Amino acid sequence: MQVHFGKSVLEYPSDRFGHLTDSSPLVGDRDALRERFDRDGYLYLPGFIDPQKVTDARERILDYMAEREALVPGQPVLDGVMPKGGKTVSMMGRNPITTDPAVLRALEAEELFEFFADFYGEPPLTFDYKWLRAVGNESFTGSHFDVVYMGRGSLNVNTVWIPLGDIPIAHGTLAICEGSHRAPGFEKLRATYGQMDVDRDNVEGWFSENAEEILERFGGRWLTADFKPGDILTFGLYTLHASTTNTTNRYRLSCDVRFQPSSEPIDERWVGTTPKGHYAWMKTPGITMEAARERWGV
Ligand SMILES: O=C(O)CCC(=O)C(=O)O
Repeated sequence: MQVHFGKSVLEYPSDRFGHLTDSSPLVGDRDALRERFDRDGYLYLPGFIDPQKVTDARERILDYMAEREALVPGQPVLDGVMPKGGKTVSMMGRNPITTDPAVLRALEAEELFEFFADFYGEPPLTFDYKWLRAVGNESFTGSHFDVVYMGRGSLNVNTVWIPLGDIPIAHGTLAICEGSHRAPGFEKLRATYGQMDVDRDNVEGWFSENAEEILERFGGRWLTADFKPGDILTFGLYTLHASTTNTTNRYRLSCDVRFQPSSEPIDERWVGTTPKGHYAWMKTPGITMEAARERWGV
């Protein structure tokens, strides 16, 4: 099938756009998980969180959106049908919804704490800030490294992408570029774009809106999946990722949360009862990615 992926359309499955490897058979074997993570730059764990926790969180979030008139009236709330032209409800880092107990039971599920305690070999901590998203029609996330947004503390931060519902690829799923964290083809990208800090440099965050361009310039292969409640995808700060385009009339609900070893320094923008967040980025006219790329020669 043809998948709209930002500003490109790619055939899926194909040798350039394939399926994530299921690492759930490795759960409980720390060395094998670490080896897989180091090799591929990600771990995809279907059915890892109790799906009921995720469904309860979805219900609470959609109620919150319905109260703000963001859903088409008369349709089942759990379907999350958006009006024509969409109406977004900003929920990223918004405490009233991100700290709701039903929502937190999924975003800070004990399954995640247990997993990272084993993975790090020490107690983990999670950022208080939650990147909760309701992604509308024709919207997508461009290719980026997370380090440009949260690289001031430990470099052993794990993003955990949690789909909040049934999310087939046409709904806008997260895709990762396999091996981009260590493949030689991406070295210059890591040494230029990957050294940026959006609050310090005030440059746009997405490296590219064109997923195909990434393959042509740097190599690699995009990977994604049809996601179900309870599935998670975790990856590191230097794994290039993006999302496919939501071509449906339903919001794509998902949240990205972060974990790291508790003994390592933490990026202070993302912790506390009201995290500071991006305090300078795009608060004054910024530098376009096009201009930055020209300077970096990538
Ligand atoms: O959900 C998305 O569209 C983007 C998520 C993301 O960039 C992340 O998990 O770091």
